[in-house]
Amino acid sequence: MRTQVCIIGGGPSGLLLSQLLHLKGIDTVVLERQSREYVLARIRAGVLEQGFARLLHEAGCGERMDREGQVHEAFFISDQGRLHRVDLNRHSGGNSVVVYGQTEVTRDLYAARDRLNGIVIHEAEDVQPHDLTGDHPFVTYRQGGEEGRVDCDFVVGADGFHGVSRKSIPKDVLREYEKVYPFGWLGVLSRTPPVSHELIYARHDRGFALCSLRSPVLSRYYIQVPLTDRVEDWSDDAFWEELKRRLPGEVAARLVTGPSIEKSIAPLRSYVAEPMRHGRLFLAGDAAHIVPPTGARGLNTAGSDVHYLYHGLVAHYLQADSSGLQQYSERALARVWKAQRFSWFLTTLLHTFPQSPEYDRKLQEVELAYLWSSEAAQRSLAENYVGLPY
Ligand code: RFL
Ligand code: PHB
Repeated sequence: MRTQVCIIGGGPSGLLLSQLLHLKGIDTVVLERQSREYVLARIRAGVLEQGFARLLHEAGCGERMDREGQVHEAFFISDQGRLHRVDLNRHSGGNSVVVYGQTEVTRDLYAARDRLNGIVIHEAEDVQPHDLTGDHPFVTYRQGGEEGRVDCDFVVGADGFHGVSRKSIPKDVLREYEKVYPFGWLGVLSRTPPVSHELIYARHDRGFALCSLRSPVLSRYYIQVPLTDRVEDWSDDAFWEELKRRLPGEVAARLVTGPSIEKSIAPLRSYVAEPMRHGRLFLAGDAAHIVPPTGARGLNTAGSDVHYLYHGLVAHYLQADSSGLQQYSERALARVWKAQRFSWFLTTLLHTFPQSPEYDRKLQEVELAYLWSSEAAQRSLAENYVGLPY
């Protein structure tokens, strides 16, 4: 098979880029290791910044998000049982975020690819990029026992944190920066009305908790757990009890509980790979960087990568201008690191650190006290949460 851009990974980054390029007449093939059903069963992000929403519109995929997504103009931080509202709208010059699940985003992107007869090859095993520093790169794979090969101009690694693309950058070229947190998030999805219309990020001595949602009848909750905990250790009842303990009394009192539809533990980790380009390979999204979910930056930062790469590829093909591709890594990383900084800040501010001395706890307290006393601090929080410009 021959295409212009071979995209490894059919998650949100890969699908969005493929769809945007298709609309500009640029040909892509997407190779995805899992089945479509598997990809669509993953429960992940819930909060989209306006920049991401704009990209979805540009890709012709914004209609259902406009109808079913909920615009949020604020969120709460609960500090040891006391609720404070962070007014995003007021502090970011009228900006807001959209609550619309990544699962739905991915479903809409698949539907759009289908409408345009886009090529997405599922259950592609042993995907391997070749000759990335030459003029004729190609990608090999196996599907149902058959060998496949895609010849292309460029390869995009959008295959997530555990993908193969980043590994094909030589060790002496790749620089890796990593921070592993000593806890994870246990997440529960339940068909219950959300306890709050606006998200609640809760700091508590027993550990962090988050009340989020997907729709007026679908709730998503998380609690901080030790890395040694397994999902099997947590019955639904134990989860609800622990969540209630970490929330303000009035919130806990109105929490509607029910059976979990999904329950999983995600470890918290920060990671950046540099550079994001090697020869004719470009990394995008979780393949190049991940953040702890506290700041809701992961998918949104994948979106800014896709934006820079999309415009770089369009300028290359339609205007014979390769400067956007040359500058891709530098531009994307500048924004990536700001998202890293913000995610680290919010994670450090709101979690209980098992080995942390009292000094750190005092710093959390004073940081929050400062936040509630300072318009400038709230503006900074809001500006980062709604997404920095790109
Ligand atoms: P993905 O979604 O991991 O997709 C990569 C795809 O590549 C496939 N793949 C391969 N394909 C071919 N060959 C291989 N060798 C392959 N290896 C892997 C995989 O099967 C998969 O389909 O990466 P992508 O597209 O870059 O998207 C990134 C986002 O998924 C991620 O950043 C967010 O989910 C992070 N995140 C959040 N981000 C936000 O912006 N807002 C949020 O509110 C938010 N909440 C979250 C989150 C992530 C979470 N978890 C589970 C870590 C909440 C949680 C709990
Ligand atoms: C979610 O709804 O899954 C969610 C929301 C906000 C976050 C992280 C996850 O910061």
